[in-house]
Amino acid sequence: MTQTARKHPDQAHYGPGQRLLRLIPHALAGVLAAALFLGVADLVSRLFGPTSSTLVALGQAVIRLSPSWLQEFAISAFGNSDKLVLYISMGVVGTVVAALIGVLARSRMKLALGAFSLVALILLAAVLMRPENSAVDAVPTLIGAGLGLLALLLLGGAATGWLRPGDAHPAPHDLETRSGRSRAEESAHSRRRFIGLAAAGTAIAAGSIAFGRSVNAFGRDIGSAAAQLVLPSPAVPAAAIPEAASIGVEGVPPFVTPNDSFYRIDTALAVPELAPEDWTLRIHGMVEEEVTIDMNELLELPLEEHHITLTCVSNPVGGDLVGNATWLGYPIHELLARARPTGDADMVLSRSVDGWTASTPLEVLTDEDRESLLAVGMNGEPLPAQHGYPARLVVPGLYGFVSATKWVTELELTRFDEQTAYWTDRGWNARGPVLVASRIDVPKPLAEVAGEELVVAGSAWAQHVGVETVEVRLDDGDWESVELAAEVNTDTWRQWKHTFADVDSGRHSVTVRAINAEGEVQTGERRDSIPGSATGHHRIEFRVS
Ligand SMILES: Nc1nc2c(c(=O)[nH]1)N[C@H]1C(S)=C(S)[C@@H](COP(=O)(O)O)O[C@H]1N2
Ligand SMILES: [Mo]
Repeated sequence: MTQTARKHPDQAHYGPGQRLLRLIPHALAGVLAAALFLGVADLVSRLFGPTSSTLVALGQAVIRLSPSWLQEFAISAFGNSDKLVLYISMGVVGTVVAALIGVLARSRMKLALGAFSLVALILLAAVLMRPENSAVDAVPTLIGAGLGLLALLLLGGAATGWLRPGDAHPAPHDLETRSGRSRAEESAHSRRRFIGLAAAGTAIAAGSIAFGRSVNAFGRDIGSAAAQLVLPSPAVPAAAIPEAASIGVEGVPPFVTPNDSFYRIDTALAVPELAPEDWTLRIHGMVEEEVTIDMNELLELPLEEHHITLTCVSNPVGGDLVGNATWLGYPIHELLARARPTGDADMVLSRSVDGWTASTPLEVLTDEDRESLLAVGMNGEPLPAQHGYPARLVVPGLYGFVSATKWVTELELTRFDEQTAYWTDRGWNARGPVLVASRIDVPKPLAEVAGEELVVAGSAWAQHVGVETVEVRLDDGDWESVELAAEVNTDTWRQWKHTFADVDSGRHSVTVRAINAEGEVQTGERRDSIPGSATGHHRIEFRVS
């Protein structure tokens, strides 16, 4: 007894498990303070624009600062869900950091407030780093951080009062505290106070996130803004897509990818909101004459419509980061002709409103036989917000990362030996031609299929050169030529199918490869995406019953 009496009261009364349990209200105080900070900042950011949101800016900074292997992994592993995965990871890390600060506040409140402020300052820096943000965009973060600090102070304080040593086993002759109440009363009072504050904090944080997000839904309703943009009919319409462009096998994605299922890859956590009346494209740098064009001028030009397939360099073998659309726009070579690039320029550095850049070889963009577009329409509609509203670039034969700048506002004529672009800085090929590729869409991997007439079908592309042949083989058998759907043009993908008769029951695999119109055979060598797309043949395994 005398021995325990000399111990710290905390240790005297509680075992290690209980002590850990006693940290929970403190951790909770930290997490709630952080939730209030970010929730309120997110709500206030609705007044300043999506990129002023602390969370969005943090996500952007994480994307920008994370090593390219990690970005590459996220895109190839999670594809269109990469942003969700990012938010979930940020949530986990954020919760742990906030809980630790809360626990720190138990014994060292000042230090904890300092740590909280430091994190807030880092987040503020992330907000101010965004190219489209200015000093006023600091306001949401500042308001949120102020509230978070206050919450940490009040909640942390209440948690400490509640759990003051001695509360669980009040001595019979409990000392009166300064307030004239016994420790037990004081502790019960703190407990009520903590619970009340925590409930209020939770309500405010959850309410502002929910409200902020629904306001966001209004603000983000570029659908209505897009409806205001009335597309002119094309001066040069695209040829109608023949029925023969579809191979007619269920499970092969449609020849024209609907806008809402078109893959989306970009570094923008908040889709830039760019009203057509605020949009201009400035062509400058190594030019004889700087040119700026606004939306009214663009829509009055003779616009052309072209079917063009777009692919991502990060598409894994057999992946679905590829889509085909009918784009409406103005030929980029015509715009460049107005600006008259000087002889030493060899690259166009296109820049989007959110600061993202792509480097495109000038010779590709001045090529009059290539339908490179400054596009405003996608499958008969204005560009969806996620796909670059109100204007983007589409260049046949190059991967999106070196050409397909969405929300484009600038074309700078420059040189490859003078400037680099977003992904080039992260180890990717500066030029990025699309490689010959093919994919099996049917059967699905590990499917159970019938063997008398086994139908295999899929898609293939060899952009700007054209797909000449597609070959498949069953297990390690010989390559067999498949039936190809009609070619719409060399810039679009082609569907294909093949039937194997009387396949034995059991496990099998099928492999595909394409050959382009120049006789180049798709390489079977397996390679990662960096620096210029993954290679290797798509092979799937299935069972014949
Ligand atoms: N502003 C901007 N444009 C961008 C990107 C980006 O991150 N930011 N990503 C590019 C990449 S890597 C690809 S593959 C295509 C994808 O276009 P989509 O999302 O319309 O399919 O957009 C390109 N344009
Ligand atoms: Mo991409």
